[in-house]
Amino acid sequence: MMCIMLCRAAANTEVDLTFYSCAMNEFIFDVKNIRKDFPILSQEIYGKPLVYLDNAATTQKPLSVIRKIEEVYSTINANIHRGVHRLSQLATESHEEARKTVQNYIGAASSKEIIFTRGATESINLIAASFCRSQCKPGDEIILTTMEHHANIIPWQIQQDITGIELKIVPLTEAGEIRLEDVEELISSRTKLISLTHVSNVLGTINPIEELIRLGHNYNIPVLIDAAQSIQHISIDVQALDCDFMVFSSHKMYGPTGVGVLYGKETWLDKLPPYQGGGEMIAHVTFAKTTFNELPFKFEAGTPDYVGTTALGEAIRYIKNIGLDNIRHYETHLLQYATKKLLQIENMQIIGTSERKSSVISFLIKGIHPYDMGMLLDRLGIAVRTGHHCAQPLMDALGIEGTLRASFAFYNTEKEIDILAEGIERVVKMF
Ligand code: 7TS
Repeated sequence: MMCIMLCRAAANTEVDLTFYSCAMNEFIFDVKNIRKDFPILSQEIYGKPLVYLDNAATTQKPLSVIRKIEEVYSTINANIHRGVHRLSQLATESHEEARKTVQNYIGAASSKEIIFTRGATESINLIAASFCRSQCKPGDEIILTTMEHHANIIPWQIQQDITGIELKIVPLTEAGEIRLEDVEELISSRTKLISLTHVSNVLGTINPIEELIRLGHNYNIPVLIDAAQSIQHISIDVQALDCDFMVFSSHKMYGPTGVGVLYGKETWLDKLPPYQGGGEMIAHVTFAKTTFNELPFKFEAGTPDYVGTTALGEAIRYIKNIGLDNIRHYETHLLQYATKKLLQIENMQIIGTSERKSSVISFLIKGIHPYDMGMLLDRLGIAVRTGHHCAQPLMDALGIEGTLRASFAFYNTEKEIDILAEGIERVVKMF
């Protein structure tokens, strides 16, 4: 198991290259030990040590999560919520325990407010469908921003076709930020919901969601927060934020793929109709009429991924063990270190220059197509993302086709950033 130390290091103490000690020499993040928990990281790719910098797409999994999946299948596997037998009870307990773990992690008032889905995308589709069907009339408006991932655009466009809602899009500043006054200007008597990302998966911008939620509520408008890029980096308390809905994916927070979360205030979830039918979401079924189960089951049709949810619970325990404040501190250091390092490279352009950024850097090198750079970095064992990052409207607004993107997790090191910078320099020379 990983070990995290917060300690005062003696001045001039020699520290392993992979360790980080902050300017005050007060903080040491034991990344070397943490990396031992992630077996995939010690691999070689094309004979070079893997440098995995695509964490915004998906994070790697610690052994405790991998082992939890094996443990569930090896010891308690049975379908949940419906069996009287022992294994079914154990699997149900495990799934419901995971729901409580998620509830505590985000500070929700009740575990009824935690709906398990397949991912952030499915969570937004659920809200878009249920909310628009029950709350919107033709001509009603939903506010989105220019920096949204397609997962927070297309579900609303589908509803646009079905229910006749209209979409209003908040523009961005030069630095890639949202201004409250631009949001306020779009609010009208027809605005039904504001749906926006907490952190941009391209720009890294951390949006001022506290103020935006307050603004929405001043006009009686509920707010949905897409926390797919923040839940693994920033401590979130949904009650303190007072957001109405929040979504995120397990696989971006060191948990398994195929599991996601929708948080909704109980008052809202009670009001909304089910999204899908079948399985445990019913109270009683006849051909004449079906009544629905209580929360959270009303929104969980079919057999849930109880193995995945249990493993997500384990991932959350892993994150909490390190501590989100420590994670944030260390990742902020990595972001600053990488920004400084990359800016030393000739013709480097960093896309997204907000003062408040998460550990994501999108960049371009003049004269080199991002795809070519990405392919050549791959041959050096460096995994970065290239392309539009499922944010084509943002690319259009920026007037570019795509970017390269390096995104950091707490298991990344300064040394890996050095390797990235050297790799880019090497490719630049080849061109
Ligand atoms: N919202 C944001 C802000 C995201 O970055 C992503 C995925 C999603 C929603 C959808 O998450 P999913 O787990 O349901 O697919 N973002 C990325 C990315 O930046 N590169 O690959 C996936």
